[in-house]
Amino acid sequence: MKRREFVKKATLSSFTALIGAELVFGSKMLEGYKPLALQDPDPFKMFNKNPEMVVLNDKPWNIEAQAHLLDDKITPNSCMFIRNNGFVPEGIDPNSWTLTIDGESVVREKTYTLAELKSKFQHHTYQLTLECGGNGRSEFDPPAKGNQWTVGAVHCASWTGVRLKDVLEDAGIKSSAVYIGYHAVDKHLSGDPKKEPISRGCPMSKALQDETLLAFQMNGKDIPLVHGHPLRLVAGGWPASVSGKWVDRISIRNKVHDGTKMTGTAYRVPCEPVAPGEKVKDEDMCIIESMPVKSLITYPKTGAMINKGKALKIRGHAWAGELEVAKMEYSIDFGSTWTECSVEKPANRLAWQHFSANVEFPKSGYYEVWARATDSNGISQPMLLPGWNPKGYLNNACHRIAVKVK
Ligand SMILES: Nc1nc2c(c(=O)[nH]1)N[C@H]1C(S)=C(S)[C@@H](COP(=O)(O)O)O[C@H]1N2
Ligand SMILES: [Mo]
Repeated sequence: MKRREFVKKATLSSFTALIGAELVFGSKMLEGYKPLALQDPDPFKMFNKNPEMVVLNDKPWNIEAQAHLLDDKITPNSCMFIRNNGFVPEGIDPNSWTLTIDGESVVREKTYTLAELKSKFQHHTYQLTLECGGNGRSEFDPPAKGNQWTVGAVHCASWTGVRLKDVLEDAGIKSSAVYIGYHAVDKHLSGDPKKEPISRGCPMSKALQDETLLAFQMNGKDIPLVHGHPLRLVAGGWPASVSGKWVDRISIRNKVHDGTKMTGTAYRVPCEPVAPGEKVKDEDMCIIESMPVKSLITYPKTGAMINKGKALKIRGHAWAGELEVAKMEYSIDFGSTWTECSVEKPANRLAWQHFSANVEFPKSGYYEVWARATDSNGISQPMLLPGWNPKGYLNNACHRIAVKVK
């Protein structure tokens, strides 16, 4: 029989780091034993999230915000949703991190250390709206499989990094380039090291925008591990799945990137509207690009009670993918009439915009406040559900809160 062994030094020091205290008799633990404090991880502590965040899945971790948690103009880490397709990587060392630029359409395949990226290229900071393509999925009928996001899979943080464009141009882009595809170090749920949980990308035109960053900071600090530390692609206004976390390789492709979750029904919708539940041929599915116009009332929380005769101050954010929000309105009569209210200009392109209004109610009773944004092309949010699609993407229906006046 093999002798029982005590815990290894490296394991012990990782336990110490995770628990945040010395394990006084730690060296007496048998190999393979996991301290109680780590057996049932508390996601709110582990990821520094507000306890009102809602866990949708723990393998992998998927956690969403509630509307009222998104009231800040710049979303703090504590209220940012988490969407993972695989396991959060462990043991990341920023000092040895590298990013490789390769692919059919790169002139010189190049590898940069994180320090080189930071010193060689100019830094830029932008507030960027990232919304999961599946935000709002829970409302579709027939229901769509996947995390049942309600309204909280969106955030607008401030991201600092270098322009993807500057790095791609340094490596050299051949005229045959059409798309970029990212590769990251998170592990597939099956445990198969050859499988990637996700490897998506975008056309060169999006990759080369000023605001498309290889970011190493979020809200002025190192990016939290779960949001992509130490290096993340950030492409605001597009489904957040384009914004690869833990990125260590970007391929310049001579065709549409064909990585995991680029094909089939993943992040693709029928090019033309279809009836709910209808089967759609593969060639009739289109990759989601710019996200549609949408808004969220972040104050007050739904269920608010106010006294008769008092106006209710509401506020929230609106965004429109690649476009700007041109108009913001609210309704207190289930969408039969609308009142325009003020909406601020974005801090920069692709940042969400803040709206507010003083809403008056004619008498006591139950009301709903609905919010509706219109983009710079004149397209407004649908009042209830937009077109059905197999995976339940792009639900940009008007957000609604309940209000009682007494
Ligand atoms: N490497 C990697 N990048 C990823 C993902 C992932 O699972 N692995 N999920 C994507 C999806 S689907 C979304 S919606 C966003 C979520 O970003 P967040 O967790 O920082 O909110 O990250 C994207 N980038
Ligand atoms: Mo997503």
